Amino acid sequence: MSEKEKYEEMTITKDGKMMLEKARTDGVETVWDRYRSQLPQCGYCELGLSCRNCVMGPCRIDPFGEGPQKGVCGADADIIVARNLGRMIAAGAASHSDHGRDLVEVLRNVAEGKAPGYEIRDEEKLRRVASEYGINPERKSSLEVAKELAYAMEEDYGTRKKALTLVSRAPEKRRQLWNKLGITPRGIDRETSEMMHRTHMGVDNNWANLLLHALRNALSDGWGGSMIATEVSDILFGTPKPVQSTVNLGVLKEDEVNIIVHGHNPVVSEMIYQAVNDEDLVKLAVEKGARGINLVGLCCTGNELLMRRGIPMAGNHLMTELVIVTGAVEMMLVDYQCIMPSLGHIAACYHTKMISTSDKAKYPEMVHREFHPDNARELAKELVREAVENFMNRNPDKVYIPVDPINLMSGFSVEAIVEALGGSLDPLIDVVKEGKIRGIAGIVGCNNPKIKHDHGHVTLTKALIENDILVVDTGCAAIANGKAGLKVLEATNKAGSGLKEVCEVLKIPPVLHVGSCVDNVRILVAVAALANELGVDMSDLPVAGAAPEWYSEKAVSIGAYMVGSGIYTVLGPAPPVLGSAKVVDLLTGGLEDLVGATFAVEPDPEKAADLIIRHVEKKRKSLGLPFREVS
Ligand code: BF8
Ligand code: SF4
Repeated sequence: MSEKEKYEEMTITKDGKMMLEKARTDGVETVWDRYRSQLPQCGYCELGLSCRNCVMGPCRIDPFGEGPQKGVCGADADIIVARNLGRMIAAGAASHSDHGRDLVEVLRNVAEGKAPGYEIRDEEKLRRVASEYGINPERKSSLEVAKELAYAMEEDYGTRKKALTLVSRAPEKRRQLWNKLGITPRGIDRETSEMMHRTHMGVDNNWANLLLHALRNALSDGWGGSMIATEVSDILFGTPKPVQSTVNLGVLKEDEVNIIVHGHNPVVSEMIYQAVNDEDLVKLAVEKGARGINLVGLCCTGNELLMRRGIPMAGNHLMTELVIVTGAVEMMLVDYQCIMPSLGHIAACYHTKMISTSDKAKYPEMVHREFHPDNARELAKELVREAVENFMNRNPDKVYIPVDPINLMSGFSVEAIVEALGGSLDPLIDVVKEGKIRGIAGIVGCNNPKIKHDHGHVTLTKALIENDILVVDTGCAAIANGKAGLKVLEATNKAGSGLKEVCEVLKIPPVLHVGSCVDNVRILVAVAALANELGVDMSDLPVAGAAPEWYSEKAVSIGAYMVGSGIYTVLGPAPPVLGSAKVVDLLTGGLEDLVGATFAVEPDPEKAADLIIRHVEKKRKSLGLPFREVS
C-alpha cells in the first residue's frame, strides 16, 4: 500500500491527509504511527479480562476456558470485567467533575473579589440556578448570590446529601426509578470514591451490584459534576447564542500570530481570548510584522470558545498533533484532558512554544506557567506577548496551511434553542408529533486511531438527518460534522423533507452544536424538559445517543449517564467488557427492564444509523405517534 493509500484509510479529512504527508516529510511520528507500533494490542485487556488491582496479581482470565478462570484472589471474569468498567467510569466522572469544581472555585473567587478579569456574564442564569439551589436571590447583589451558589455547589461535591440538587430537573418518574434502584446520585466525590472502594480487592464481588453503582457514579457526573461545569461556565462566560465561525486547519493564518488553546476548561482560554483582543498586544503583533493575532481552538476548550465567542476551530482530537506540523503555530496553551503527551516533542521540531497552565496537568517538553483566578488576567497577557514575540522565529520554509476553512454555525444552548423556537419547546414537540422530525439523536465523543478519522461521526450524522432525525452534537463529533459542512443552513439540503422544512422555517442547520463534552448535559436538560412537558419519562421519547469514535474514560461515563437517564446509546468501539457474557447481556439487554434503555455496540455507522432509526420509530409507536415500519 502506498503512503497516500494509507492516509486514505486513516482519515476522511483533506487537511488530515495533507498534514500526514507533511509529518512524514518532516520526520514527525503521529498517534497513528504509535498505534501501529502497539499492534497486536493485548487481547486480555481488550476483553476486560486482566486485573492489576492488587499485587497478588496482575491476573488474567483465559477467554477460551483452557487456562485460569480465576484471579489469585478468586475473582472470576464477570467480577473482573465489572470492576474494570466501574473504574473507567469513576475516572471519567472524576475528570468532568473536577473540571466543574475548578469552575465553582472561580465563581467563589469572583464573589469574593479575588479573580480580576472574571465576572458574572449571565445574571439571569445565576439567579435562576441559585433558586434551584434553594437560594432566594431577591434583594441580593449578584456577587452575594454567586457566593451562596458557589458554596451550595461545593456542598454537592460532599458526602452528606441524599441526592444531588440538579437531580430535581429529571422527570418525577425517572427520580422514582432511581430511588427504587438505589442509584440516586448523592455527593459527587462520594460516588467516585465509593466506586474505587468497591473495586478494591475483597469488597464488592457481585458483578451486577458493581455495575449498578457504576451507573450511580455516572449519574453523579451527568446530573452533578458536568451539569455544574456547564451551568457555571454559562454564568461566568455567558450562555451561548447562535454564532457563525469557521473550522479546519485553514483557520490558521499565514500572516498572523497563531495561538491555539487546547484542553477543556474555559477558565484559562477565556483569559487568553481577552488578551488577544488587547490593543497594545495587537499593536505589538503589527510591529513584529504580523497582521494581527489569530486565536483558534482545539477539542473541547475550543468548543467552549466557539460556542460563546465564535472563535474558529482548528480541529478535533486526531488533529491536535497535525496542527503543530503546519509550522504556523506560535504558541499552544493547554489546560487538561485529551492532551497527548506527544505534543511537546512534536513542537520541538518547529518554533511552537508549548505552555501548560494547570497545577494538575504537566507534560513533557512544555513550559509550565500556572494559572490561578488571581493571576490569570496578567499571565494571559504575558503569554500572548511571548507568542507575538515568537512570530519572528517562524521558519517560512516549514509553513504549510493546507486548505480553506469551512463555515459553520454554533452556539445552540438549550436557552438558544428555546429562543429560536419562539420561547417554548411546544413548536418542537408539535413537529415531532406530526412526524416532520422523527426524533432527536445526540452524537458525541472522540476520535480514535482504530477508526477512520471522522468517518463514523459524519456517516452516522448524514444517515440520520436524511431520515428526518435532528442531530445535536458535542465534543470532537461536533468538530467532525462542522468540517463536513453539516452545520450551515445549506446543509438542510442533505436532510429529509420534514427536517428540511422545519430547519428552513427556523433558519437553523439540521445538525446543532450544543457544546463541549461536559455540555452533553444540555442534552439531558433538553430531554428532561421535553419529557416533563409531555408528562412522560425520558426513556419514552424518540431520542438516542451515539459515540461512534469514542476513546476516553469520560466517554464511558457519558454513555452510562445517558443510558441511566433512559437514553438508548450506540457505541462504535466496544468497551472492554466482551470477556463477560453476563455483563454484556446486562448492558445490551437487561438494563432495559431496569432503566428503560440499553447500550448497543455497532462499529459500522450505517448500521448504527439503522439501530437508531428503528429505536426512534419504536418509541414513536409506543407514544401513539405516527410511525414507520422499519425492517
Ligand atoms: O471531552 S470528545 S477526545 S476532546 S473526551 Fe476528548 Fe473525546 Fe474529544 Fe473533549 Ni470529550
Ligand atoms: Fe488478581 Fe484479584 Fe489482585 Fe485482581 S484483585 S490482581 S484478580 S488477585
